[in-house]
Amino acid sequence: MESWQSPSFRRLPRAGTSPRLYDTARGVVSEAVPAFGAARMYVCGITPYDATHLGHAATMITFDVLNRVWRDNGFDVNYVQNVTDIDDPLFERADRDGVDWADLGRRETALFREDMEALSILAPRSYIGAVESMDEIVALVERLSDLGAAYRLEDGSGDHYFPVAAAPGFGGESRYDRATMLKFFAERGGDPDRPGKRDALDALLWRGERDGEPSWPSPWGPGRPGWHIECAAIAMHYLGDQIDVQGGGNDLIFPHHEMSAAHVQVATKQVPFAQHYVHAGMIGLNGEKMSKSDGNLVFVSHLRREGVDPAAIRLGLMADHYRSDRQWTDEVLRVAQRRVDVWRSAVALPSGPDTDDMLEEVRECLANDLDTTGALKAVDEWAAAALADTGDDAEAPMLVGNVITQLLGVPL
Ligand code: 5CA
Ligand code: ZN
Repeated sequence: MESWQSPSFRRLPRAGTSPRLYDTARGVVSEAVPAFGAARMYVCGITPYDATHLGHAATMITFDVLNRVWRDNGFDVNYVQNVTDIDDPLFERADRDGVDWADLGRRETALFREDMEALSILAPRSYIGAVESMDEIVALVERLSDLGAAYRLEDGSGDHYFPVAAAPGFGGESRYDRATMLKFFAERGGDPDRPGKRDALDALLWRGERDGEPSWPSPWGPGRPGWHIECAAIAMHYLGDQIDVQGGGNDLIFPHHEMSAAHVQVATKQVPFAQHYVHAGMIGLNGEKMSKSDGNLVFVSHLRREGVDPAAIRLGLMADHYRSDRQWTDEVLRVAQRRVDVWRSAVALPSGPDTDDMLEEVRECLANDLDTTGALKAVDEWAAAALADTGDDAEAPMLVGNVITQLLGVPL
């Protein structure tokens, strides 16, 4: 699938500070430096049945900041993101609106690309849909089946499941107890009560063909893939058996990332699949998590159409730590817009204070599990001093402009 137009990235003077990141599986912040070569990052992308909302944007911005921190340290980054372009919500919305599901997916993915460009997100090297990955997905289900890690339900549906009992260390990614797993499994697309499964938590690998649903051929009959196998297959194919970061929102901790990691780990017999499982907090509105099913959404494209500055959207979403669940309010946007205005005025000055301390502080904050709050404060302090007419470093405003656009990715 076509990726989007990437903004260019330029490194800043001197070396960056190598990042430390929180890993959900270990529950600690630890060094996140690629073992060799490029950093390998897989981020779970959209299910394109509706427009990009601020929650999606916040998660994409989080991993964009990580991408920039790695690049600032001289690492190449092999960034892969998927598009879940076949799934129930897509078919349901297409039915409701009387449109073709594939057209709907294409339209919403095109809008997502525009939003990503407006928010200055570095494009993934591989932007990959489920439909175009059918060969890899089928091959991975076959591989699991050969290893005894797939079974067919005996109800004539043609559905195949992944037995969680086949996955040593299952639960190691989320570290949830069984009751919590069952709760989230039921809430997030799983089917704990389906008769005939060996374990309530076993996850769908392949759904046999149904009337009125698209299907693709496979050695065990026509159908379509389950959700977790999609990300497992795409990540393995484009990045390899082990990766540096598997990322997404914290709504994916269980079952999605637990299951996709389990699929890969059973297939490769290597643990862990990802060095760091990184999860962004949920953006909410009016006290609730922003979600398509609840309908309390603010779309990036709507804000843009109303003339809201993309720089303010991005800064508003970076104001608090990425791991915290947080609310989007008019006040968040107002504060962010004020900050953008101040920063623009400051970097337009003919001179300002020396930038050494500010650059070091921004780098140190970002390296510390992407502490954007601290990084923004360091820029605020420099801008306040520059506007108070202190400092005669003629290079400083331009360098700070680069810190803002290159390291923080804010489109000034
Ligand atoms: N296609 C799957 C992942 S394979 C999916 O979850 N799609 S999504 O459209 O629902 O979400 C896309 C990305 O945005 C995921 O990483 C998801 O975790 C994240 N996300 C969804 N809602 C929010 C929210 N309210 N706040 C922050 N991130 C969110
Ligand atoms: Zn995914």
